[in-house]
Amino acid sequence: MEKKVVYSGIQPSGSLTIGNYIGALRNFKDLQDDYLCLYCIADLHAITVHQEPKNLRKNTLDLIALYLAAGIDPEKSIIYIQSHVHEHTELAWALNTITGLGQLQRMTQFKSKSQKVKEVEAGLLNYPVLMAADILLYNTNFVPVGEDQRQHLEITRDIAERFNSRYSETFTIPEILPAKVGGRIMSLQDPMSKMSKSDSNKDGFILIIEDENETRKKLKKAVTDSLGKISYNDDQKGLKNLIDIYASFSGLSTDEIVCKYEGKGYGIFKEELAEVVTLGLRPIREKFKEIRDDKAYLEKVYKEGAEKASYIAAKTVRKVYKKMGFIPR
Ligand code: ATP
Ligand code: LTN
Repeated sequence: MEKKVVYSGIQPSGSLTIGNYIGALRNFKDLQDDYLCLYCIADLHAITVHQEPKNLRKNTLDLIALYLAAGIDPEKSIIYIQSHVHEHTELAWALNTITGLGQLQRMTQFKSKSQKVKEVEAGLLNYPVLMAADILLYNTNFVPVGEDQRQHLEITRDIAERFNSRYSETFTIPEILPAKVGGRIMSLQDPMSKMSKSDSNKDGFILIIEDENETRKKLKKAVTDSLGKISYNDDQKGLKNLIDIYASFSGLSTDEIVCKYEGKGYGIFKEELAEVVTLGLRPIREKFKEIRDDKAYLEKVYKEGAEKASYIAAKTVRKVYKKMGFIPR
């Protein structure tokens, strides 16, 4: 039987946080033996928020190196840069013609991101349509992403169903594959908001690639509460988030962690948390350093990836164009 397809993407819109790592990236490698996996660098998505071209170039190469450092094997999985496969924008255009404006305006990410800019541009509104195109191009069955992407998955399914019912069965309907723990890691400084690489408060996030001392400092400064008791509940959101981070790096359950630190103070808990996190990140940090400057290798990976992805994507676009009534060349 043919392998089922897993598809995911990450935007090169900055340096990745441990939120990206726990919610998405670190789950990618475990899927590659059982599925045909495609992992894209979503540069077309990144430009829906202004990117300095110089930074975008650097972040794109960093992200390829990070995919490799996180154990994605280009012999097993397809790693590629989204803008290298023109079918993404072609399919996105076609899907735009069957997507409701109201539905796009109701997306929570659109609402929150559009509040942060002076002028709202069309790319930000159409972002989920491009994401639907990414996923639907490859007959994807499963999409490993963090909880914040659930709504984007729902609209992707709606778009696919609408196309299938209007033009006959074409797209596979994809499902979200949520992280087992840590699907939504919160800011270390504001536990009510998601940890985000575009946060202006740098103490709110831990980067996958940063100095170990930085990581320790930020965890020490992380916001908790004045109750002084280790427990896992919604009244202690800051602490709860730290326990989630601990759980995802240690493999212990949240209950086991609460037990382990019963009667102990936040200071000791944070110190040991820093140990667990830095130890957990050390291999990927070391591997990243090893490969980031090997430009020739990175280029080989993304070129071969684009070739393999294009082959599948072109077939889908041909099929879609035919169903919509376009005359083939
Ligand atoms: P930005 O913060 O710049 O808007 P982002 O980090 O939310 O971007 P991506 O880089 O594209 O967006 O996210 C890549 C993956 O990381 C997605 O699967 C997303 O769900 C996941 N992710 C992002 N932030 C978190 C978080 N705080 N907790 C868990 N998963 C997250
Ligand atoms: N929107 C996603 C990134 C992304 C993606 C995708 C994820 C772009 N295309 C396709 C899964 C499948 C985000 O995490 N911000």
